[in-house]
Amino acid sequence: MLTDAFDAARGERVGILDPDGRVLRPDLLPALTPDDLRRVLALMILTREADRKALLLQRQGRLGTFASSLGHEACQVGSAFGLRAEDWAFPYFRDMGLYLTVGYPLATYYHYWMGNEAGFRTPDGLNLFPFAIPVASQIPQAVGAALAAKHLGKPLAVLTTFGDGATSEGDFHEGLNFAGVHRAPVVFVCYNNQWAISTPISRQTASASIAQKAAAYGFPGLAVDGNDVLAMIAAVREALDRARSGGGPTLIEAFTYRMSHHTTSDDASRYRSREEVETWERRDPLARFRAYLAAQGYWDQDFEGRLGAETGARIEAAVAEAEKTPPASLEDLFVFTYKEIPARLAAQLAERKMQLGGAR
Ligand SMILES: Cc1ncc(C[n+]2csc(CCOP(=O)(O)OP(=O)(O)O)c2C)c(N)n1
Repeated sequence: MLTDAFDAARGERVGILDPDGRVLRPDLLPALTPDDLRRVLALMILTREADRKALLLQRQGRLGTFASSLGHEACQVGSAFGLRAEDWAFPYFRDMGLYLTVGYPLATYYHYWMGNEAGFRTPDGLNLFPFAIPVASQIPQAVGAALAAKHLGKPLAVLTTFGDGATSEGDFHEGLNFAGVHRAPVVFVCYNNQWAISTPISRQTASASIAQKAAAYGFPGLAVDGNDVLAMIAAVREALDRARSGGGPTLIEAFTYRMSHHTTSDDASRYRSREEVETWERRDPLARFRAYLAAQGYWDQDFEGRLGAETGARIEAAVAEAEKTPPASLEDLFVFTYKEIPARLAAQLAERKMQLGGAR
């Protein structure tokens, strides 16, 4: 068990690859076929390129405010890779790689950031909650879903993700406490990317690690190198298996970094140093995994070229599809919460329509 072998309270962290992609711990390598490994790389590349495209679209006024995932590809794809169709995921707002790994359509993901309600409509058959904008609100929801599964006798796991900022919210502590007491089949993955907008981790918690907080709730916690996709897959898989087999919850801290600004409305250069960013650029999760695959003989320039072309075409098709959908209407802001619009909201809608001169 990784949770027995690594003590987060002593600063121990699961890592399989070093920053150059060399294998540090062959004994911990997760069982993956060459096809699995190539699929992991393809998903990480898709996540990065789709993210870059979103940033460009935002600059061109074709997409609204956007929360970039650059640098999170390993923890996102790695967390989602072990999910089965019957499991559930409750992600937060910065989780493009998780969405793409479970099969959420990229066009729908773009819809969300274009301000279109279509972006909140999870396709039938995908056990995925729309991502949570209120920090940490998805954590008790995930615990509730896990308990429901337990009561129904369904051997499934629930995964929820959040940033380090979420660990200061009451929802985090209430969720973990309840999960511990009731041994809910849930896996908590904290993407500790060092910053919650401009608040550094040193101002977020006095604990030496996030993972060690699990001890207070009576279940295992594990710190993982969040830029090492193989370590993430191994750790989250073990935790999902524990959940499915009645072993209760796990808290995983993925130690990583947000490469970009908090959102396109933020300027991170005002609160963090160039040197810090450069240090993390040298730990790029994609470069590391490519180097590993190349050393195994599963990667070469030809493969990269084909993958690049496929990824580019897929992204362009998603953008075209997203932009083909008519923009959200004014009514969309009002119609999805209540079965019948309350009088107060109906009055607001009428007033806004009048202001717009009936243009929409
Ligand atoms: C309850 C709540 N409070 C404040 C905000 C404003 N807000 C949005 S993102 C954010 C920081 C979140 O940081 P973290 O949880 O570490 O995730 P990250 O953005 O770093 O991935 C804050 C304070 C919010 N969305 N919800």
